[in-house]
Amino acid sequence: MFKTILIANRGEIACRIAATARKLGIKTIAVFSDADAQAKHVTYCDVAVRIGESPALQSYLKGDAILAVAQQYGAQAIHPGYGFLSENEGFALACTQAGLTFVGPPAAAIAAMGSKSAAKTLMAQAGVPLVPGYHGENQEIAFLRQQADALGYPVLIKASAGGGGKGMRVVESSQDFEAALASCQREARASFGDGRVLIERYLQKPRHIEIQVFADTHGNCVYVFERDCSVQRRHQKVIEEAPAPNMDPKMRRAMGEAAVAAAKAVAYVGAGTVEFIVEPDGRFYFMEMNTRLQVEHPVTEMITGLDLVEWQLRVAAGEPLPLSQEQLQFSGHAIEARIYAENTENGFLPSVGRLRHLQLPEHVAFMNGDVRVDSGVRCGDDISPFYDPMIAKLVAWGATREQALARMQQALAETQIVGVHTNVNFLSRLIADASFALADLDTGLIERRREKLLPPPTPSADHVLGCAVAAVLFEESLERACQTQYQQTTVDPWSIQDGWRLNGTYRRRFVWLDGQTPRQVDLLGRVGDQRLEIDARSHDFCWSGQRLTSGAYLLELRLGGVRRTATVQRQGERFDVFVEGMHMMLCLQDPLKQALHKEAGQTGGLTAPMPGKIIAVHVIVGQTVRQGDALLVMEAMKMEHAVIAPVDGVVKEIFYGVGEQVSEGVALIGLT
Ligand code: MV4
Repeated sequence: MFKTILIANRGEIACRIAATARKLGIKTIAVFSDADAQAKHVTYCDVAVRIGESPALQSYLKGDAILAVAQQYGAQAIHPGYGFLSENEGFALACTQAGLTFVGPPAAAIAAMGSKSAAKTLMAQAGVPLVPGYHGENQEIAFLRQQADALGYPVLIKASAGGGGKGMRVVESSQDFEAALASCQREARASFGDGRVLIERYLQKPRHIEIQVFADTHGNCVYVFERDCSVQRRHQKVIEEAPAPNMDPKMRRAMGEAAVAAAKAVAYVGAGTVEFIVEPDGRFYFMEMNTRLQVEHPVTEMITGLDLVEWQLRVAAGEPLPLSQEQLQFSGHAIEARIYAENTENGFLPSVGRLRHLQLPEHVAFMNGDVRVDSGVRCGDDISPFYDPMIAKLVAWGATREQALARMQQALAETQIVGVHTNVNFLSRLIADASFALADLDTGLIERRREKLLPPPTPSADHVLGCAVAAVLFEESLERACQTQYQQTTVDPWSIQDGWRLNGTYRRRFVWLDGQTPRQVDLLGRVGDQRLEIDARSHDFCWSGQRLTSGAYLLELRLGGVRRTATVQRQGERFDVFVEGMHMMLCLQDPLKQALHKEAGQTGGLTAPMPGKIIAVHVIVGQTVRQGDALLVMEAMKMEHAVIAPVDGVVKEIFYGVGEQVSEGVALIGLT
């Protein structure tokens, strides 16, 4: 086995690999960029070496620099994790040529699977089922149309060089074929510099089921069961689970054997994933093979009890697979939810910022073992614009799918993140969604359930407002305690601020901005006998608090006879309230500040939500726009984001043009 490995990655997967290395007594070398100088993976490894500036191209993608570090610090192997250099055949080859072991498949296997249409030809030869269609070299319009007519509509035209959903067109009838073909070829040429397409029968309600395979250098190859990753949003996986719901042993075996045939056809070694697209009747077809360990590998680990990174290292070191196909078993059900820093209310835009408060369910002792948390960040870290904005993966195991779901729900309820927008509320709704609970899974689930999963904001419940009021009162009590400690030996009756009034009821008004709506909350009475009045509803109110190390307040609240525990994190006017498993935000309105703001006059400046490149401008100076109109499109982190008019107005100025790089927060368009 290796003595030292270099981990050519960052974040949770770098930490994950380091954990297995430590278990096996292997020393680890981390590499890091400027943005990651203080990152968790850096402190997790034995040695950490800076490789460059924050952008991935200048750090985690610098294969030569990483190889040099590996040689200088005596690593025998390099684990690439996922993303970055993990599927780069040139890097795999360079490692081997430098006398280092690349923990992954041979460069030739990466290359064979990297070309999507060539891979399909190989798979057809190996007897792996493909979606009925044509993926040959003949690109004549009449010929392709004849192929489509023969398949029967709807058909799907895909860019041969494409992947990840780019360059696809659904065609409903023969009349529409030519126009769709022309448009698909144009996009394929523009995006991939290759206009070739393939034609397939279009599957209407597909599931994405993938098979984990493992091969060693002794000719053994096994399938380690399946994962269902159907719950996706714009080709980004959101929830993954194992085993796939409603998979019977016969189908599992058929898919497993097809996946092994796929791996053998390219002389595969190590961990790989064969993706299939599955029809409601159970027919399955090869889509592509990922020649790396996947983000969602923990669900396989949770149902099998295996450590897949350990298997990778053993195979890379030349050992045979630890178990044969007959010895492999699984039990129960595991579900993974990916927590992202993104704004679900604004087109799922990635959200950057500092994690001012971070509580992940790993701190909840009674759940240990059944809930796993993989995360590469700690409280105080930044979610930067440079890398994938994933904050953590929650993985819940249960004896049944229902139990795994219930535990996931609990784990999400115990997750508290302040500082960036997150998808935690969205995930909670998704896990609780009726069609998800019934395992009515296909790739259209999120879109179909959109209304339920992304409801318009509703007014906060009274107890949420109560939590925020309690946070203010608790904070004031802390300040008083502080003052008393420092200055007072005798009690000055004029400084007591407990709300006592001679012959009168104390009334104090709070105004909270709840989304767009100001909410009045009146506090009546005095300590020990208080009431809250909200929109003519009156509740008795009682609270106690304690301060957490993160600076957040842990509050016990009783409102109208119902007792609840809440966490509130305050920064300035902003109060983040976590109660009953949901995260809400309220802003304390300061009447004085409000007036000042109005006077200063709000100009309609539109700023870049994140650093990125302008790829389209839809308006011209002088144009009248309506609230909600898309004004321009930015590209950041491989995704496109429309910048939307927040109000009706006229475009006064456009500060950037197509192709320009902009930093976060800069003004893009002036509206009046
Ligand atoms: C399909 C399909 C339906 N019919 N092929 C999308 C990404 C690319 N790798 C393959 N994709 C699809 N191919 C046929 N013949 C539907 C999809 C598809 C999809 C596949 C897997 C997971 C999520 C998806 C989301 C939308 C579309």
